[in-house]
Amino acid sequence: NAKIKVFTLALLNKDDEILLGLKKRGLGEGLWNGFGGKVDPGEEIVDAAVREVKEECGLTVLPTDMENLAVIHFEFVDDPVILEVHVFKCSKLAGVVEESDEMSPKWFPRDNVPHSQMWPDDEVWYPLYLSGTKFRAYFLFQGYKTILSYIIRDFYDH
Ligand code: 6U4
Ligand code: NA
Ligand code: NA
Repeated sequence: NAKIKVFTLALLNKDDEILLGLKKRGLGEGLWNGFGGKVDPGEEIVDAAVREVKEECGLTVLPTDMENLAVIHFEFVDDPVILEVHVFKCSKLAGVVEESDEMSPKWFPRDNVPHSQMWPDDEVWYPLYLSGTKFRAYFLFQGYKTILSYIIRDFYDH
């Protein structure tokens, strides 16, 4: 009886840096993460990704510049809701970075992000992002801090 909720997550690059936001409220509060959120009913996933980037950090990106990096499913023990997170990479950024109600943005060196203050799965798949390897993954969590198991496979396998 699992219900799937679809989310986006955008990893924004400039030279050797990545823009992360410190989440100020809601899911992932207190953690550094890329920008994203729920896909609205009827909305294209990539359009949701573009919209959330604008809302959360002020930058303008184009759907055609959003590269599909991954689809990750998150399941939580004793919770029937499965999160399906579509991860995009984008290196063509326009506009000015601005803090939002939800996120406090900051540039980090791509190879030196604050993993101890990020979702624990990020440390597992971040090397794939750094090497540009597209993937699909599944993580089983107990609460929000403990990964019980995970699977990573090729993006093109079904
Ligand atoms: P509201 O406040 O309803 O407008 P919205 O911005 O639509 O929220 P939000 O912020 O709750 O949605 O979305 C959660 C964000 O956190 C998405 O970008 C996906 C991301 N996310 C969720 N679980 C994650 C995880 N385990 N690892 C990760 N990102 C995760 O790296
Ligand atoms: Na969000
Ligand atoms: Na939203």
